[in-house]
Amino acid sequence: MTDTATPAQSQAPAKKAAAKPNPAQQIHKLCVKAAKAGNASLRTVDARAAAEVDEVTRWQPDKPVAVVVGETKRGKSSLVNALLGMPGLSPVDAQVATTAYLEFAWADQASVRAWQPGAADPMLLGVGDLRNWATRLGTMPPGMVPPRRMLVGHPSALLKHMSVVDTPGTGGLDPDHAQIALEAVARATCLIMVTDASSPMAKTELDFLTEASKRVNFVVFALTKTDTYPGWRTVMEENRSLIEAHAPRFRHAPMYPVSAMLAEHALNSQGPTRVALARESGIGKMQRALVKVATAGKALVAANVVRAVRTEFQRLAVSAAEDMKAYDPDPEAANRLKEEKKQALALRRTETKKANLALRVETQRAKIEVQGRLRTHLAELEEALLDEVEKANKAALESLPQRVDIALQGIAARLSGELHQRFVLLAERVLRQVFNDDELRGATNSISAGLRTAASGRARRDASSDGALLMASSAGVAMMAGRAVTMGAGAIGLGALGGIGAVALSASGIGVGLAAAAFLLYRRKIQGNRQAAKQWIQRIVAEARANLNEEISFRFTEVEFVFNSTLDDALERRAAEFDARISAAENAQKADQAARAKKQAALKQRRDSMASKVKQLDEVLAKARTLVPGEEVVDG
Ligand SMILES: Nc1nc2c(ncn2[C@@H]2O[C@H](COP(=O)(O)OP(=O)(O)O)[C@@H](O)[C@H]2O)c(=O)[nH]1
Ligand SMILES: [Mg+2]
Repeated sequence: MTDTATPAQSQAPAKKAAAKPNPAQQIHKLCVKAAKAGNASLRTVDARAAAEVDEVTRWQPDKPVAVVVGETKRGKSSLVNALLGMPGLSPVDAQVATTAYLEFAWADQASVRAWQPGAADPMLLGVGDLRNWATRLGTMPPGMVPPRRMLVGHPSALLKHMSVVDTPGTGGLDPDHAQIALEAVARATCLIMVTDASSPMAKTELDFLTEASKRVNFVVFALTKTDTYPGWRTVMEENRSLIEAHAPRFRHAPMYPVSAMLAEHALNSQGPTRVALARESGIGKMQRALVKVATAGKALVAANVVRAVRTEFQRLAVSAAEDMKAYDPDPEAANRLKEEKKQALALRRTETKKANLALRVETQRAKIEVQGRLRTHLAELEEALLDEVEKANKAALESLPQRVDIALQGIAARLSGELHQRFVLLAERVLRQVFNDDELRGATNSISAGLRTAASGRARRDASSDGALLMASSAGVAMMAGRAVTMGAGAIGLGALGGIGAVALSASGIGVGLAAAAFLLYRRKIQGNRQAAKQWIQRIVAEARANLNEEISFRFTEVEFVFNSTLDDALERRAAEFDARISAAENAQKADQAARAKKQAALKQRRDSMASKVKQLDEVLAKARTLVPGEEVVDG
């Protein structure tokens, strides 16, 4: 492996990765194999459990996601283009604010899909439309609102290993943008933090990193524009000490000095010049590092499935051991079991009742609090916007809708974050009363499934038809929706809380944005009239309040319902297990000694075989754990 590869050799990363397998790649293979074999064997003993594991597998993203973050003009988009070997693909140096996340994913032909707020299906666009749609509202076709998320398919080699997300930015990591970026980060396998060589990291950048460090496993730093700043080495040293002081979790994270400009020059040169420029650009080195991270990310995803299978086998082993007792040569066994059942179920019932009650109280309280936070956010926003209108010049007044749209997105991201925290807390407090660790992991699978069904089955108002100014929606707008959704929680899923985190994520994504009608109304009616602009803002904010309040209510109702039925199911399942055991004990009493012994031997064999599966899978998981540096420091 050398550093001389040109970024233009688009097959380079793939070939290199294949030539020298790294540990993550081996662990990934191991996990995939173990999960597959494990679940196949699980299916022969418990089809229902195997189906739940299938569900977990289905919801894992197929590729790791790298999210590129950093303040505006630092060279994020240029870096993405250089990494993909496609100068000009992600619009560089856009003068106008963008609200779109550009997600680059592998496709054998270049294509662009755009998701508008509220629309479930994407619009198909050409690569040439990217600049218009992602950067400048004015040149979009009439009646269209800025898309939140655009998926760019491209046959770049790096994309075979990971998807890359270029994030928008105006005026630095201001609170709204930082919030939106953080939401994306929560769902990223890996963060590419971009700063440039002009100066050491700024406070806003460090603050962002501190916050991000709570949510993400891997961070890779890129120091851009090394071609222009000869002092970049000093800046890099300085950054190192800043990271050490402010985000020590990333002290060992790799830092790549790069120049997208030199990479582009390399593409346009030949022979030794090309090789020298490519090496100088540092892009090839970074590409290879990302491929490694991607492989590790894939391994972690696969390890989550192994964990799910392991949980099921553990449950089956315990249950077989319990069943064996029923075949003890003890005439009193059945009666004792009956007594045990009575007590256990009575306890369960009390616990469940308490949990149900707690759920009621906690959801109400959390709902009121979240709605209160929403009121505050919106009141602050309204005040700030009205103030802005007062002071705005003509140009600022003209771009007001975009500003409002981004602010709304920021609020939605903030709300999603708050809901997520609430749901994690709720699950912790309520479900912990009734479930132990293993049961909880099992229960989270069915809870996630329930929440997804509830969310997708919900009839939504058609905002475009009734002239509403806003569009609110869940998954359609949540920017990293779909395949990336479970990644953040999933990647940390080796810890006990992964399940709950994933559940909360699937219930918490809220999106809101201006509808086409709002833009139209603004363009037709406002025309520099401050008073009219203020009224427009008040209408938007009022509608946002109504809309989001309703959405929050719905989410809490949904969560309460699903939690409740999970608690009830658990009680029923427990009762059924006892009944089976009691009737086995009664049968055992009737059967003769020999038959009893035979039955017991069979059960012992079953228990041992389940336990040995658990042991095998534990070995795989132990290997997977070595891939997460400093996992123990992940908080939250
Ligand atoms: N000299 C030099 N300029 C760069 C480099 N990368 C980006 N730029 C310039 O920096 C400006 C901002 O780049 P852009 O990629 O749009 O930054 P973003 O806002 O972070 O996405 C543009 O004018 C780029 O041409 C680089 O490696 N070297
Ligand atoms: Mg950019």
